[in-house]
Amino acid sequence: MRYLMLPLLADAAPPPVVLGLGALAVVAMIALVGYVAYRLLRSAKPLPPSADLLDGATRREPLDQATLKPAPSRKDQEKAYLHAGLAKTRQEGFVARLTQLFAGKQLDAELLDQIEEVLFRADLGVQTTRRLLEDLKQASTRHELADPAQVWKKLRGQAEELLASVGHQPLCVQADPGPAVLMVVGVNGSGKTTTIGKLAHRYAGEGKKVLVAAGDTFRAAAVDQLEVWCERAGVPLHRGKDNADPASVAFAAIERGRAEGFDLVIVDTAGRLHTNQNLMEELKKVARVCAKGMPGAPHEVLLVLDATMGQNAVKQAEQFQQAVQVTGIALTKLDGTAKGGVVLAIAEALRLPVKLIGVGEKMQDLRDFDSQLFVQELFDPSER
Ligand SMILES: Nc1nc2c(ncn2[C@@H]2O[C@H](COP(=O)(O)OP(=O)(O)OP(=O)(O)O)[C@@H](O)[C@H]2O)c(=O)[nH]1
Ligand SMILES: [Mg+2]
Repeated sequence: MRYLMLPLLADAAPPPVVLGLGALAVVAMIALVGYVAYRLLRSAKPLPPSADLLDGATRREPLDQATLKPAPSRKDQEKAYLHAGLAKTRQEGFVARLTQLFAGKQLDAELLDQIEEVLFRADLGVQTTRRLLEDLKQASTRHELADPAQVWKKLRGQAEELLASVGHQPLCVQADPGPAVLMVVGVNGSGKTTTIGKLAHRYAGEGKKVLVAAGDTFRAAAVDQLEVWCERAGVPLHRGKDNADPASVAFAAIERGRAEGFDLVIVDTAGRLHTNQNLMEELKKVARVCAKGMPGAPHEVLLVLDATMGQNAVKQAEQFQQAVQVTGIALTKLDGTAKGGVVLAIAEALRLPVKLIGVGEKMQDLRDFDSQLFVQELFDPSER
């Protein structure tokens, strides 16, 4: 049997030459793979320094590319805008005067009288001042206010409550079907056009398709001013003929907004004295015609008030409220006045939410109103 198998085994085994060639091929393959791996490793970019090396404790924060330090959070940014915007009110307005008043004094009837005087002069309004004082007096008779720190705490709590009672509604810039229509009204020079420019910039930056309607047809310069803002914001401007009926310009812009798939149409209007009946009638017409162009429009009627006007701003607002259905306030020029307390008067007298505040003339100087932050920065204890 063994003799029979031998010739077969001898046939099956590969000849030594083939074995040698096979081994050579395997070695060549290993060498090739090794070489390719070596080249790849050499050409790879070095890894960036570990975030741990930069700042291990805050490595989840995005880094400011200039300083390689964590970028300030959104909340910190808002605080900074408000802190700067309310500087005058804190340093020259009622907060500063109360600080002087409280220095080294006990709370007694005389001090309460003095507080009353400061608050009355601080554009907080009669109603607001009465309410604040009533609370202070009651707390004082209950011996709850032993020192100024407690008075501050009480005032701060009252301000928070007052603003919270009006509620917080962000600006409505979305409608289904679109576009949402935002009509902007106010007296001359209150900051309507500037606010529109800032809003257009913001919403276009968020990816919305924004159209601005040049509803101030009284002055050619007003349209030119709006055009400059629109160019900066990168949004189109819908303009009518000079002296055209503002309602017709708003209507045509809304029609265009619908036809061309815009998300938001912002309608500028001419500044007008709240006491001028004819002009207030014209404003009513613009609002009515907006509703014809788009059911439910205008979705927002934003009243732009100049904070430097103090109590006058509240009076203006009352008249505008009677003419059109104002849905919110943009309070501009807070940076230039010590009358920031007017925010409380607006809440008390008008029951209207302040939705936006203007704290400067640059694009980013229009901020959403955050009542908690506002009170925090208004009564900032670090400056007392
Ligand atoms: N400091 C500061 N200035 C502002 C702010 N908002 C607007 N302004 C300035 O206020 C002035 C009037 O602003 P406009 O936007 O033209 O006001 P308007 O309400 O459109 O004025 P009319 O169209 O004439 O009624 C401009 O010089 C603006 O730069 C703000 O928040 N802070
Ligand atoms: Mg204007």
